[in-house]
Amino acid sequence: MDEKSKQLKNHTKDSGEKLTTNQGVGINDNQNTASAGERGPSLLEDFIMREKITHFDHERVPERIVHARGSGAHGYFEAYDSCEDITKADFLKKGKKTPVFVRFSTVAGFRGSADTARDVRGFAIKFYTEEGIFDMVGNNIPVFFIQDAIKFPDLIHAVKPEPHNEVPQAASAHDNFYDFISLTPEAMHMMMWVMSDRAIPRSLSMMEGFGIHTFRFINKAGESHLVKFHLKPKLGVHGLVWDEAVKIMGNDPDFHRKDLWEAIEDGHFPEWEFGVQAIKEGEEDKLSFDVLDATKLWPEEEIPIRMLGKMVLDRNPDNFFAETEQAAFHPGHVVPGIDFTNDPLLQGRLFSYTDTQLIRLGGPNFAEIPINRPINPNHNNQRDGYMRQTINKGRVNYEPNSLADGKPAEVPEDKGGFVSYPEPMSSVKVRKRPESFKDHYTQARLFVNSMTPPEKQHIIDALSFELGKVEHKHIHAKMVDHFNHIDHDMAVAIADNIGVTPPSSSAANEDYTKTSDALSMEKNQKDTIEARKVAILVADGFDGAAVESLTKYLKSQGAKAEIIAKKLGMVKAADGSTMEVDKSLPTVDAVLYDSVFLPGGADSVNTLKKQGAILYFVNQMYKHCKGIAATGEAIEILKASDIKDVNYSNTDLKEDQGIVTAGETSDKFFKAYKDAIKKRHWSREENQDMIPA
Ligand code: HDD
Repeated sequence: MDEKSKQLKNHTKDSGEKLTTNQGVGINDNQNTASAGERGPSLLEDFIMREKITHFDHERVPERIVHARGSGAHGYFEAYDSCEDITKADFLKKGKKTPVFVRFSTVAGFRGSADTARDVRGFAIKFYTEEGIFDMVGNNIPVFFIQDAIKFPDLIHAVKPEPHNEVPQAASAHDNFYDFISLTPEAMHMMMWVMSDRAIPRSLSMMEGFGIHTFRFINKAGESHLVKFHLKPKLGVHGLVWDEAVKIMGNDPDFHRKDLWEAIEDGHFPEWEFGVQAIKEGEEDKLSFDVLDATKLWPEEEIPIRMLGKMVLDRNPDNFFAETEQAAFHPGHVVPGIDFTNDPLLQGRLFSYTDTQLIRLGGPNFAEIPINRPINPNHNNQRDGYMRQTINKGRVNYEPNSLADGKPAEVPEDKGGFVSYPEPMSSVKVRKRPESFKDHYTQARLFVNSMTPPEKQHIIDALSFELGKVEHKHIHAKMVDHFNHIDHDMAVAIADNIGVTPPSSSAANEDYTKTSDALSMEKNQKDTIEARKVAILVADGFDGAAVESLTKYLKSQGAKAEIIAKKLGMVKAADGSTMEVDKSLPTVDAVLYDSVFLPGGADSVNTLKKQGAILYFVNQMYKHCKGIAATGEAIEILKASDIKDVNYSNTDLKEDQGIVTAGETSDKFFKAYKDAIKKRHWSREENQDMIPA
């Protein structure tokens, strides 16, 4: 057990044998309030009832003002090779293992909102290092909407539900947001990312993570490197289809939360590589953008990522509130070897996070909440305040002192005391954006240039949808004008969709044709189906051997198969054997699975091809461009669906648009099916309109 888990264990408690009050008095009757006679008034003296109701009345703390909806998990970070040339941070030394707690979140929705809303995802990591806590409080997108923290309250007011009627929930598709954005050109780069499929992730374990700001690494010699933090998921980066995301919101609003929980319970531990892009202090002058501007990324092709270690999430929390809800992150929690830059967005954040915990967690002692405690000893002269847990001994609570031999004493730099990087400063007091922050369109164009055609189309579709929800026409026109500064074709397509006169000529820098493959999800796919879920639709008389062999294959690949039939209980195979049904059809939906397998078996197929719910299931799989497989008679189900113009075979192995058919399962069939599951088949999007619903 790691140090953090051991420490947390001291605070965990099983439910126990005897029911008692908080004062430890045994409760004899937990059903009836004490009263003056059976039908008489309740007695104020009933301390058991009073204590219980009072505690209940105070169960809630304010939700986070942003990132209210989140899910957390424990794990560890393990450093690869030494990187002492760039940082003296102890936890990055070769082979070191550090406990972590990670919280993923959406930004705009309330605590009870649906997981699959279109939104940026928070990606906050608490590293419990031996030199204190380092928090990387990042997102799954490498840039931000604004350049200066003073704009943050406006941005968040604009995106959250509108104040007069508190709608819409967890959605940026409304007038206030686009009014603000249309008047905030610096947001355009981030807007391209938020309208891409990155903002509707398939899984929290299939997202990249970014520290966004430029931080500093400081080595033992005191030299500074400017760095950007990155996390790359082992499973690759995958998104949902918008229609699918919307349907998941109704079918399973806890989709991401459950997916993360189940992956960990099943032993498919989410994993990322953690690394930095690093440049020597001074080299930033050669770049075409300002490293202090959080709306800019560093193209990976120009400044490659140096991988420093891997992060694995392998333990679910014991209690959501105590751990995930009470976790308090702060980009200002850094350890020796890591320091800040003058990024004005970062500088504002350094104020905001402690401030918000004071109201959210009720006072200055939130660092004593078990999930927030460092694993190394911490001593100082901070005392008292609401809910103080530590019992500090002795009379001395000040420094310098002689009565306690001057302790706790300041720590010299070579013993791990934090020393700020002595960056030279000499300037006049101003309120002014630097000229170098003023190019808002070039990197937005770089992002769009780097997309594959389907990825670009999805951005066009998302913006057409979002603006389609916006009622004020002048906002439409203003947004189209911004798009025309990024990519003329995109602007024309969106204008056409939302009834705006398309711009006649491009306002974009057409000479800028640079691309960065690292920005595309499609260009960086991985050959894995680990943690994917496959639905197997059956009725009595199905081909049991096919189901058994496929289930075994999927398991060997780390994927999960679920048998779905009309009712729970046992379902009979054609050979007379039986199998247990995992889920009944009315309790599931195609959008909750990555793929569907239809086994043969004449009786089963005859039943299924007449069920609307089955045909709808298959249609949805097709519409959302997911892998589909059928063996033997089951191609009849495909024929009965609205899928047209696909090559099937009930004898030979055929693969067409991610639809794999064969007479029976075989190694070649499995391989073809794996290829079909691991990615989406965008060529089908041309035929999407013919699928009802
Ligand atoms: Fe923030 C929470 C990420 C800008 C103010 N932020 C919060 C969380 C994440 C981020 C992941 C949730 C942490 C958790 O799980 O508890 N925030 C970012 C990123 C930003 C950013 C990547 C830009 C690069 N944030 C930002 C600014 C401000 C804040 C500019 C204010 C000036 N953020 C907060 C906050 C929150 C927060 C109000 C709400 C709950 C909390 O801090 O603990 O202080």
